[in-house]
Amino acid sequence: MIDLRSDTVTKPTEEMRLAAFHAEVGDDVYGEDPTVTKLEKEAASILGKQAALFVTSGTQGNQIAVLTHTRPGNEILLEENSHIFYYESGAVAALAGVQTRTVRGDKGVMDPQDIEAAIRGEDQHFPETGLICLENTHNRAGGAVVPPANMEAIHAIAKKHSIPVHVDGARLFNAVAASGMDVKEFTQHCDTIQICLSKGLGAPVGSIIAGDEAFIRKARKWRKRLGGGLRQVGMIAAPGLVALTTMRERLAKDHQKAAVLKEALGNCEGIRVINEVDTNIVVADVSGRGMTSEMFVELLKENGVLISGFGSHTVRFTTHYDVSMGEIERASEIIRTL
Ligand code: TLP
Repeated sequence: MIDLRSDTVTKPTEEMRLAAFHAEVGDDVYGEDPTVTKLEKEAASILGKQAALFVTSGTQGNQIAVLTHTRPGNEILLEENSHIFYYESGAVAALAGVQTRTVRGDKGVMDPQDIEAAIRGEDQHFPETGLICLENTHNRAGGAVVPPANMEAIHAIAKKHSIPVHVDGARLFNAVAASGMDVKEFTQHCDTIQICLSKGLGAPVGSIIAGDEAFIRKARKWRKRLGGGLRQVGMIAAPGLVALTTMRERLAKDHQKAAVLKEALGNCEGIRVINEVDTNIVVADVSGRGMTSEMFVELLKENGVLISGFGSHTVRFTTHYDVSMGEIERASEIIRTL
């Protein structure tokens, strides 16, 4: 099977498995796991933030950020197709008790004026705007890179209104690799950020949230409340450290694979690639073949290629380090033949 469903499917490398095996560990709830501490310090330094916290997943990281920044009854602003709104099972309502106000995005990019217009003024009828969330790269916009200039403009508005900005940077390092910019070009324009170690970076488990020390102190408590205070967790932080320190450079290769796939799909009659393919995600509309996404996903599965449904007639192909260029070429050939 050639598995292009997601970059979450990667298996840990030999180096990650060995790092887990040899990890120096302690009870992290007592703050005594040296491997976790090392990972958090390294992550904070790479991201240019005062402090960082190791969490179990991207969803947990985003939810802890929302819980830490807001109070029940607040309203949060986020892009209409953002992961936090679209794919986190309504957790912000269920856990933080906030309501969402979505803003339309173009390729994942929200217009700063729309953000400013959506911020609530002083009125007893209104909820307080407690948080603005951005996503970079933007998953449902097909892995689109949100330019730092846009983040900067939104952050400036947020600061004017004393509202924090959180970035879901599950694939932030894909944005870094695609743009050639320094990671801090992105992270300086937000108060807090979540990055996933277990997507393109290939770790088996884990995410990081980063921000200032006061935020991380409160976030640590929310993590505990959610049952995310773990004990000898250096066992899984060690592969995360390998991911963070050795796997960022290679993301560009995943982007090359996606570009090859885009080209191949573009040559198939009735299939239309609908995103720019900035990074490792290709989204295609298959309605020209008279098929629903479900039918198309099933057809490919029967022929050895796994992909994800994305909409009624759209499908997503995601490249990652566990799929070689040879496999991408083979998948392209299978689709062409079909
Ligand atoms: N995305 C997954 C699915 O949940 C859709 C995928 O296969 O792409 N933020 C963004 C932008 C994400 O794409 C994801 C996962 C998350 C957060 C959540 O991360 P996890 O799966 O670790 O909770």
